[in-house]
Amino acid sequence: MYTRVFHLSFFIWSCLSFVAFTVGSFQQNLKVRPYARDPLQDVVTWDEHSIFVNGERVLFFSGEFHAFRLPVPSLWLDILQKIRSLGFTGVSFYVDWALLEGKPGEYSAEGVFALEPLFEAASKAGIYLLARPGPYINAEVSGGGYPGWLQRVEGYLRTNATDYLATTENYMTSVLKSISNAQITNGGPVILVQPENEYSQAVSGIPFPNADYMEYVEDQFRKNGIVVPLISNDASPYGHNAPGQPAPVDIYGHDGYPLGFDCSNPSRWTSFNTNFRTLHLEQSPSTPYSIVEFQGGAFDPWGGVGFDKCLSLVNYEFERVYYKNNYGFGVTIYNLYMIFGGSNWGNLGHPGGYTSYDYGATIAEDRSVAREKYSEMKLQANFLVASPAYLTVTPGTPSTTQYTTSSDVYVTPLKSNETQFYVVRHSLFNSTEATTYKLRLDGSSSGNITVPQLGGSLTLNGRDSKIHVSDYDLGGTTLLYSTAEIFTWQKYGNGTVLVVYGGPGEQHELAVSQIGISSSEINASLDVLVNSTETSVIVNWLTSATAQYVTIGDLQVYIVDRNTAYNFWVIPSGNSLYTNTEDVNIVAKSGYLLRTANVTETSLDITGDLNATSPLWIVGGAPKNLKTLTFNGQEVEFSVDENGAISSNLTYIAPEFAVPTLKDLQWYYIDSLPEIQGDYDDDAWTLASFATTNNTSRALTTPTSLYASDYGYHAGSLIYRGKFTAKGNETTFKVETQGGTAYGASIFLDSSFLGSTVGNKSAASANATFALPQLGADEVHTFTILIDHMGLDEEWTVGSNTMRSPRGVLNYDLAGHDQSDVTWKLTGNLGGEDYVDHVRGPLNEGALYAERQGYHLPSPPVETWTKGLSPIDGISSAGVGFFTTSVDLDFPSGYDIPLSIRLPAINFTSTIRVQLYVNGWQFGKYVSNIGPQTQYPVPEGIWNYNGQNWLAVSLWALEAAGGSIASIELVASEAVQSGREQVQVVESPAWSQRAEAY
Ligand code: IPT
Repeated sequence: MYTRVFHLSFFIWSCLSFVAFTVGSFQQNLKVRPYARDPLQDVVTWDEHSIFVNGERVLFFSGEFHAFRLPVPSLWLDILQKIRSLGFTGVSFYVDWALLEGKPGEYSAEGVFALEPLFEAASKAGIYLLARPGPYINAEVSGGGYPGWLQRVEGYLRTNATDYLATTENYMTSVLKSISNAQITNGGPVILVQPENEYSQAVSGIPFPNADYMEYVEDQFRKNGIVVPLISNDASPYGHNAPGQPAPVDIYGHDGYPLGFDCSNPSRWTSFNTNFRTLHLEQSPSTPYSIVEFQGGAFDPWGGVGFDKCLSLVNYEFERVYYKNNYGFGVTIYNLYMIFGGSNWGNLGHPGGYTSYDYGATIAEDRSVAREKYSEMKLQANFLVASPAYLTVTPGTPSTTQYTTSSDVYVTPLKSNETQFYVVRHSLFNSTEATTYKLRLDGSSSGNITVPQLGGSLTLNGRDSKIHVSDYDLGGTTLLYSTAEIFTWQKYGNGTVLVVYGGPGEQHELAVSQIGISSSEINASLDVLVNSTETSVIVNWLTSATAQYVTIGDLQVYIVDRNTAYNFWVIPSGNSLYTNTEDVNIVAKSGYLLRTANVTETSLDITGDLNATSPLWIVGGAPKNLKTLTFNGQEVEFSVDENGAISSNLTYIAPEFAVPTLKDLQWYYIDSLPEIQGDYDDDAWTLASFATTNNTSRALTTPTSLYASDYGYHAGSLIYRGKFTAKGNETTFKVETQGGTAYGASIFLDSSFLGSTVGNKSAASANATFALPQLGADEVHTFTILIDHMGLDEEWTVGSNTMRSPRGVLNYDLAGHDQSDVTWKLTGNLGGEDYVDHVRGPLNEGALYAERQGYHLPSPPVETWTKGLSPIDGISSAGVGFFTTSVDLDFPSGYDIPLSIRLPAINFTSTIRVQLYVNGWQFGKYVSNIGPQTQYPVPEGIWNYNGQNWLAVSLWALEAAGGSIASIELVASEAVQSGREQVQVVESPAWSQRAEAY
């Protein structure tokens, strides 16, 4: 394979250049560590172009995947294979501290929270990892990854405040040990690690960047065994992180979200980066150009427009224009955030988002790969990994005049030795016009020619971008130029296969150097014009939906349109990217997804997925003497054509299965707000006794702190009970509550409903004043206040203290009383930081009675509940009803049948808040008057597809008339016949009596 030869020579070259560049970097660039590492000692090294792994240049082409957002470890390989099948070499992941250290000092990363299965899946899929354990991660998670108990630490977060630093020790030591063990130096997949995240911006008045802090964090990494390079993710390569006050790492990286996060106008392409190369040269010329997060979709807030719109905003056209623009800057460490978003199950999200974290990403939340942006991504990544010259390019000066015949076309030249890449886009980057042009190959070995030479012009359609090449090495044969884009090329013992594609109806041309090939060795399909000269073979065609070919000696060129190219795959035989570089890559076309291949002398075993019967066409990599071809273990018939390509047909057999009709099931109901009953006993509740708070974000305005996190309650919902002895003169009760954006609250006096704050998409807190009925003197009364907890805010800006923005009751005034006349108790999840459910983690439960009792778990004690009342029946007064039913599933194996729960459309006049639990895992939070989410994917593995499941629903009606859920349905999306590994049902302990529960 070409890789060997190539890598060896570049390794030697890199060692020499390494020394030169690191020396140069001492004064030049303070954003990277000013000391040299020994490239001969280190497994992962770098120069100004790329990283090297074991001496070989590697393109780190990566997507962000948060395993914690898909709590079914046996599905992680499914995702990683789908990423690997894109041609990607890497995945970046965050670790969410809040899920692993619910109680200070007790780190627990077991079951769905364990990292090792992720490392194993990555090794198996052949994917390198970039580990990003924080301590701060942002990521639209509660507290930005900080556990709620950090609200009680006085020192500024993300600074070198001693008390803050101390809180990080246990987590960092533990998580870094896991990550260290998984480094490539220990045989694992981790090749890069990122300390902190976007340590880029602070409020004024706080010393920033705090070099001592970053040094401390980096020392934690090194002390705990991290030896691979440390990389940064600067959010502000635009100047905030002033040079001279750096947070130095080994490799400087930054992020980029040019379209931001407003998905409401999906065709809005407003900003575009043209200066990344300049910034790179200013900031870190000695390290590979690294974009550690680039927009792969967008998050969407409560009341947002929904992820369909985000998908349109960051779609395949965005990928073409914006990503190719980044290649024009020579990026070789590149991570798309997110490649698969997953779900904010179990209260893990921040208040700026809802349960779905689909993100409009390449891979949908239900793990399907039917989005066009998946296919487009596959074309791009495969091209770059097949182009070793890309790893040593130097971007030249872009021009609108030099390289084409049209000034509407903007070209960035990238040069590496002989090879030149021409990154082509519209001069007006967001133009929707089609522009015709010809390409000038100035300085190529073909001379100063203008192409196409044999007729026609090139077309650049609106919102498109292309990469043309010249003097591109096909493993010994020179592709003199190609205006058609390369999908892949592979060299085999018996010849070379090249697959090129063009947009629909486009004219293209390529030329191959003539190396003693006689005209009898040139063959082409009818629609292709071939002109063979002394020095070159020129091929010109109009792209059509029918695949064309041309054979030039032992080079087999397949010519397809983009839609056809979408169905091509490059699948390595064997399964490890980094231990088996000698392996053959299969090039094949097939419908939905190809995952793995295994080639022997006479057999080829392929795994993949089908959503319809699909032809399989293998154009490269099959053994010459193929006897047995299997797909997902089943032998299939095949034929071989004159070019050696294999044809077969993969039959899709529609599965037979029934999706239960939820409304017809046997439901059980129990009241879940017994707190408003006269005889309710809150003896076991936490007394709000702290006269002070460490929470520095807001001074107390109550005699004792009513901040939930002061008492260990950080997620889900909160209930407060305030007792007072009436004087008979009470007229009003005024209360200020805070639950985070889109929260709601209901307030009761004894069993009388006073009213609710129904919430809206922008309010995190609210004041409400209620008229009180005439109370008798000396009577004891109780306020009960239920507050939705939408997660803790992030701390994106250092010193903002937003993460500490409290949840709970902020202030109150009972007319005619001193505040101290009211004695408050509160609860959140049972046990608070001594949370009960160590399988589902510290955030999965809130304060609701049913949750405290564990009734959301499988097999609750329904014998004593009301039988036959469903969420569709609802409840007839303000309060909380809790419903459960058992759902039997019996789905056929060999299929991937994503399920989701569908609730009614958003209705701004309805005011219910619903939580959905499948086998105890909270997988949906629905707010009827805010939205936007109404459909909740729940993964297989949380569901047991062959057995009994428990679906529980909490229904909080915020209005006096009560409320109901007009409909609740279980919906199956497209059933895919799948070659993925068997899903292991996640351990989901059933209900058992909770002795301490109240
Ligand atoms: C960037 C964060 O690094 C990442 O954690 C996530 O929050 C992402 O944004 C948005 O989804 S911060 C960037 C907006 C400057």
